[in-house]
Amino acid sequence: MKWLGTGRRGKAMGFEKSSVIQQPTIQTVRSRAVDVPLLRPLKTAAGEIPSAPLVLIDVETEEGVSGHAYIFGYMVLTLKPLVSLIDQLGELIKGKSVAPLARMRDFEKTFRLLGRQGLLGMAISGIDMALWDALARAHDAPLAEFLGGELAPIPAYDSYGSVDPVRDRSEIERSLERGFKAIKIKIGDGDLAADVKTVAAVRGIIGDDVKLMVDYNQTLTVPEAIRRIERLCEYDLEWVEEPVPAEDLIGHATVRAAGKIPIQTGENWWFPQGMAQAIAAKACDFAMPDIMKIGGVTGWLKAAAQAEAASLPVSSHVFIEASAHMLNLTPTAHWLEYLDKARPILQDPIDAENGKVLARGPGLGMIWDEDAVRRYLV
Ligand code: SMN
Ligand code: MG
Repeated sequence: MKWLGTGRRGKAMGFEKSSVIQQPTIQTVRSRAVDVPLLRPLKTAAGEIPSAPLVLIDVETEEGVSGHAYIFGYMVLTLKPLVSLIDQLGELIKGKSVAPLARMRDFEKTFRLLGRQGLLGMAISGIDMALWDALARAHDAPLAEFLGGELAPIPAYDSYGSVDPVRDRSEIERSLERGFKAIKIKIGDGDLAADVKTVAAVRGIIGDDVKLMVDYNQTLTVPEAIRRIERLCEYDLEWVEEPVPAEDLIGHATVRAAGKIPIQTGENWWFPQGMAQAIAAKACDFAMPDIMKIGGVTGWLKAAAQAEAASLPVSSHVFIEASAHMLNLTPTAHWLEYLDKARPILQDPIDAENGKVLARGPGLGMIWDEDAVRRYLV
């Protein structure tokens, strides 16, 4: 129901009911595992991701509105346990209203003793996203507008794995032709000389006006990170990401204090509390929460508030569709990571235009391509 409080001239009008459903009731939570081909293989210094193992989540409500979201399992071996967790979590919230903040509180209380990191946290975050999708769809609005924001295109960087500048030259040039003003590459799978060779060659391909980020995916020790970053200074890097293990917040802070390149981290922060610890440790110059680990839409909103208070620029991690909405709601929005994992199973995948990504609705704006889902079902 929609309640109208004032008239055109601000005069009290009394209340009027319309057909908008305020809080639908959760009827079922369904999940399906797919293993989707990646457009580009994702090689990192910490291992390779040959395909995108995803779990699709569908929430049906008694009112007929549905909500849809996906999570990314990193490895196929996570798919079965994730589906099982989501189905069992669904049983816990069946018959309750969608109200995502209230459902997140329920999960917090239920799992206080166990804790929510890992697969359980991913499942909870995925359900939260699907609940928000249902709620925004019930109001027939894109999520970012439903939450009081305005849809604007978000600057995006094209995200690569490890690159071979000779083999990948034309692909990198295609990113620039498509309008990207920034790209990220993964380094650290060789020695410092290999890093320098790659970074210098990629800088040569993209020129001085395009931003270049690098990602070590947690693979260095603190002294080695300090040594390498000092050597990489001359390539005008936008940031160095996760130089040391993500949970080593003091290590990140030490590397950050020793060098001149901004330190980026956040894709492995668990829930807003994880971000608070990183801020307290002065671990980074920039933040990049992952919507699936930070607690879904609900967790991201709390992360965005922390980032604003700490003047911390916020970028996203994968999940381009949901992140495009959330960055519209983030006062210190920085870059959207354009790394498309869901394209083959979406009816209307999201493209970057002139290096920017525009969120779409209703809700998070995703509809499954059911033929493709059947093809990639695990
Ligand atoms: C990354 C790692 C694993 C999967 C997807 C993406 C990466 C990134 O660290 O920042 O893109
Ligand atoms: Mg990363």
